[in-house]
Amino acid sequence: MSGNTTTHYRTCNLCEAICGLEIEVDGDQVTSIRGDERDVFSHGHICPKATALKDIYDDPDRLKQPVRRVGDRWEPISWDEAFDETIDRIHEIQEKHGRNAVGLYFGNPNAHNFGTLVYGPAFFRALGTKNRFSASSCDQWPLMLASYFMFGHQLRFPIPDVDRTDYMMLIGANPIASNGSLMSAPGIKKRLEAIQKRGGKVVVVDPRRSETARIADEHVFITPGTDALFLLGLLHEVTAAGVNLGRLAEHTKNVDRMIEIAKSYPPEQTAAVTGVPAETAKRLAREFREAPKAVAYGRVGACTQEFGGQCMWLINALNALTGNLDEPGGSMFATPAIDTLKKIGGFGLGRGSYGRWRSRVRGLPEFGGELPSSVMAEEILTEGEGQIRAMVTLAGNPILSTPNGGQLDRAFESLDFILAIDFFINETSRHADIILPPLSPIQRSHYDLALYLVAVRNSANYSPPLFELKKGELDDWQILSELTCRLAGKRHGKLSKEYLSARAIQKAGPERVLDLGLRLGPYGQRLKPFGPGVSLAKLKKQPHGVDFGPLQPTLPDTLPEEHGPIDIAPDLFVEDLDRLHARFASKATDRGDPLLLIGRRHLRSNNSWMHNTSRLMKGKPRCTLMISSTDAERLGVKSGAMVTVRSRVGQVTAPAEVTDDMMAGVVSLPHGFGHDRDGVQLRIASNYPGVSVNDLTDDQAIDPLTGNAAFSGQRVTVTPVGMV
Ligand SMILES: Nc1nc2c(c(=O)[nH]1)N[C@H]1C(S)=C(S)[C@@H](COP(=O)(O)OP(=O)(O)OC[C@H]3O[C@@H](n4cnc5c(=O)[nH]c(N)nc54)[C@H](O)[C@@H]3O)O[C@H]1N2
Ligand SMILES: Nc1nc2c(c(=O)[nH]1)N[C@H]1C(S)=C(S)[C@@H](COP(=O)(O)OP(=O)(O)OC[C@H]3O[C@@H](n4cnc5c(=O)[nH]c(N)nc54)[C@H](O)[C@@H]3O)O[C@H]1N2
Ligand code: SF4
Ligand SMILES: [Mo]
Repeated sequence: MSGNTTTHYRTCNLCEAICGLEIEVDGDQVTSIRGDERDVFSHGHICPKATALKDIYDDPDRLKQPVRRVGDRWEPISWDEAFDETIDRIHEIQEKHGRNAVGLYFGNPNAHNFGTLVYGPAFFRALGTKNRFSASSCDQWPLMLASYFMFGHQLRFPIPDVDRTDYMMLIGANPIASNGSLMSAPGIKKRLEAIQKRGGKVVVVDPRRSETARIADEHVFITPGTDALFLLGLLHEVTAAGVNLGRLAEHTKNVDRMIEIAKSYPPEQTAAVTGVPAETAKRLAREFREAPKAVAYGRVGACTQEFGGQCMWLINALNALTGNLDEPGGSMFATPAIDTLKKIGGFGLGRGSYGRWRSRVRGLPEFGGELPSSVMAEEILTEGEGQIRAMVTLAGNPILSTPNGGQLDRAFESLDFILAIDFFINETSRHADIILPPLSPIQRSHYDLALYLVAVRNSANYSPPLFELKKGELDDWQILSELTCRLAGKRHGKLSKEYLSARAIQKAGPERVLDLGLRLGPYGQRLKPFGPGVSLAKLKKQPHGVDFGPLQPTLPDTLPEEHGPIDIAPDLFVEDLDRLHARFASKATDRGDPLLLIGRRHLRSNNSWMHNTSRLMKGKPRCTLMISSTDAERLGVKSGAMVTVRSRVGQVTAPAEVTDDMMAGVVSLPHGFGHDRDGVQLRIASNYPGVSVNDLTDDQAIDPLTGNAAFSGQRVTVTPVGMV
């Protein structure tokens, strides 16, 4: 250490809350991490994960140089050799078996990494494979598909205007643990409490009395996977009392169709399936309708289920028909400083697409250029033309995070070549032939290109890197652009236009794109050098960020012309109602064995990858099977005793945690554990291995409407260890 401490301000990239941090640095060491009280958006809020940014940087298990597998060992190699070997192998496989023979998986941390968001798409295009997968199909595809068909853009995410609402209904979301998702709202606890303080109400609909349910005014237990029926019940009540579309009335279509549909779902009928008493549903509908400003918000629990697409459609419809869509205090849309929905000089994310091609084995439709992650294993394991023979994983750990991870584990073993772009040797990258490690997050500059699109207030903040780059350190975007260039060079030669244009794009660097995006955005300086408005140079002078104020109405202006008005009841979703009827034809759902499995998140975890830091791992074991006392008694299960959980695809053994926070008939196991596999090089995580819930979840259990994994409500049996 040099004895010279400098203070840096930076946005935490670990979850969606966009917290501002104040970081003290001495030489190349981080000496402290605190919340930045002056941050325009987070006002000092942080969670325990922020300090772990230092642990990731210091982690002796973090790779700092490319490695190549030699038998069971890893051999450090130069970047040049690693790039060449990777491109040789990918090129050879694609020449022999076609472009689709190389699959690609894009993980969650990419959403927090503007370098990969800017440079990823060019690499994907260069690979040219239709076998592209991502964590999104284990997460928010239902919301994206609903946005695509209702508002005309897959990324037009409706966000609860939590700071101005009087009534917030959270369905399958636990922001007190997750810090909010598709709702960037640092300090969400205070924001929810503020609703209560101004006389409003917070309602949580969840099969578990979650941390958020504990601070809510009302918690309603619901049978997993039945939320679509609950929502139809609410819509029945709301539409019967008269819809109110407000100023959007002339910009909507299929409203009558929605009203007609809702007539068939009186809460008296849906109650038997959902477990929510009819009187409760009716009262909630009335409260929602009568609240001056109300918003329904659904997240992972409502998305990752058999009817996830319908849930997201019906939530949007409920907000719209009660006059709460695109209105302050309702469900709104952000106006980020960079209009991510527009293409900027060839960069940018498209409106979306649906069904342009289908997966080879199961015939599931493409969405936004991707196939559902649930088909990844079968596309690797099923022989024939178009079979995946090599994989590239980019900031992801699909063996722990996608359904039937056990099958995917076996599938990865059978591949001819795997490239992992990751700084850890985890459950997935341990199978790689080559691992290319990017910088740790604090070593790079940061701008939340994606998350400002879902923030509850419009703001912008740029963070410079904490340290100067050392020789031999490359960031994700450099890795991706180098791979793109070399692939073009290999295929077309170094004089080709493909190669030369890839090199020119590489030279620009992500910050140039960021600057251009800011200047051309809604608060931008434009291309004049000294005009008012933001540019990158101006943001650099504002280390605590720039606030652009609360969310503003954006409809109908942001509806794409080719889409037309807001579609309140899109054909594809309406047609899918037949499936809902067929599924629940027998009315009451099964309540004894098998039990219904759901997931959970813990404040100190971050999906599968923040388990290698002792500061976050100490304390009570987290990977427990939560079970209600009713079920525990019936099954002879005691708290702390080991139980075996079985599903169609696998079994795991975990300690039981008997708690009346669980609805009877439902059990919960968190995801992201299972670190005791051979070859994983995470010393601390291996001491807290836990088991992977995705060794139980079924790759065949999807929401067929959207292709999203249906983690919630899968059937399992639970037996105390020792009993058969
Ligand atoms: N059963 C069940 N399964 C689930 C869920 C659930 O609720 N239940 N949740 C789902 C959801 S919402 C998600 S988003 C997925 C997450 O699924 P994934 O994205 O597949 O998993 P992560 O655990 O986020 O993996 C992140 C990986 O990226 C690496 N990494 C971190 N930062 C960087 C970086 O800057 N660059 C690079 N190159 N690598 C980096 C980490 O080392 C780690 O290996 O899991 C899904 N799976
Ligand atoms: N600390 C921490 N923060 C995180 C993450 C993390 O792993 N740890 N992951 C990040 C990621 S990638 C994401 S996507 C977000 C997710 O953010 P959230 O969606 O807020 O996260 P979860 O805690 O999974 O909340 C889902 C809730 O749905 C409930 N649920 C399960 N099944 C059903 C159902 O069928 N119906 C209803 N109504 N509820 C159901 C669960 O009990 C749970 O309380 O969190 C992000 N933030
Ligand atoms: S809440 Fe999320 S963004 Fe804020 S400090 Fe924690 S991990 Fe970082
Ligand atoms: Mo996620």
